[in-house]
Amino acid sequence: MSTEITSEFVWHNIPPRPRDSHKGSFGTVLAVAGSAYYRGAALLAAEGALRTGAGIVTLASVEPVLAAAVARLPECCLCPCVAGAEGGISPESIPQLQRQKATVLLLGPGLGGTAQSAARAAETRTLVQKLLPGFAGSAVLDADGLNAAAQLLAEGKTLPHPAGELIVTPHPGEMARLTGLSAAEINADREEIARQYAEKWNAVMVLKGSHTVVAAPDGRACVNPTGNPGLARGGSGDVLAGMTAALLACGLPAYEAAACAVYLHGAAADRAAAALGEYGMLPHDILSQLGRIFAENH
Ligand code: NPW
Ligand code: AMP
Ligand code: MG
Repeated sequence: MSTEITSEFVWHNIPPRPRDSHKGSFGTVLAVAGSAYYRGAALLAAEGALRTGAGIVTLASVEPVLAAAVARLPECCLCPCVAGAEGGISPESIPQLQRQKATVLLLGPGLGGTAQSAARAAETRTLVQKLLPGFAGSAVLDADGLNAAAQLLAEGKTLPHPAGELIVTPHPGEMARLTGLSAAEINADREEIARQYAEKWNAVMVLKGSHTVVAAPDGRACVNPTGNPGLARGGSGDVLAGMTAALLACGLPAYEAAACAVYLHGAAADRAAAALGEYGMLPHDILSQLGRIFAENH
């Protein structure tokens, strides 16, 4: 019998912000995201983090992404990176990224990979291999970061981990690349597969799709009741990755951060669908609705 994530669980784990808190109380998210191909993914992830309570969000990316970010998100701090293959982030930027003061690393949305070129995929893979193991806090690995991890696993290497907790957020296509199973096999037994790989990889697993499953390495698992097919469009997952990183930065443990982010993302999407329809809503409408949910509960 599956455990559903409830509103009570969410608001128990996301308390009101204490009167005497300051931006340092809610952590710093370093989002390493975006490329010339996927500028919007970085913006959606950064706004997801900003709108979910992180104290500081720093977006590390290439110049065209940062130019778009400063125009849309003046609250976002920027870390300019050296451009590499296909207008993505070059591994030359790694020392500079390692010097950033951050409590949470979000790695992957829009970085580019094999869909662009072998050179882009190799650079993204180097970012994953070098940034995750040296990071002192917790991390969220998403999108092209997961595709790079899939290459490492296929070669018999282990999944790189930060010093803190790791959350991985695959959709069934990414999970298929990570495991070698087909998306159909994964979708036929979602809860069991999420539990199994959370334990195997010592990571909190967010297996996305209708009724997203969140599983922890210690065997806990839950299923999300919120969300709708209006989320089935490019950009929805980038928003979720940013929201998840923000709740980690606010101090939630990884399993709770992932479950709360998934629930709120779906709940905001349900309001967007009520306002605009599943055909008409866009991923950034999730962010417009999210604030109303926070306002009603705190
Ligand atoms: P098929 O077609 O069924 O064989 P990819 P992506 C499968 C960035 N983005 N159940 C499915 O395979 C991301 O951040 C940027 C079963 C599908 O074709 C990444 O960095 C945007 N299968 C990069 O793009 C907006 C499923 O996987 C394939 C499935 C690539 O990410 C878009 C697609 O997945 C995007 O977020 C399911 N539920 N879901 C921007 N505006 O900047 C997916 N699949 O190849 O991993 O590509 O997810 O688009
Ligand atoms: P991504 O494929 O990375 O953009 O992530 C898609 C996001 O939308 C994830 O949070 C999925 O759980 C969610 N999603 C996609 N399709 C559906 C659906 N039919 N019902 C509910 N949520 C969905
Ligand atoms: Mg995605």
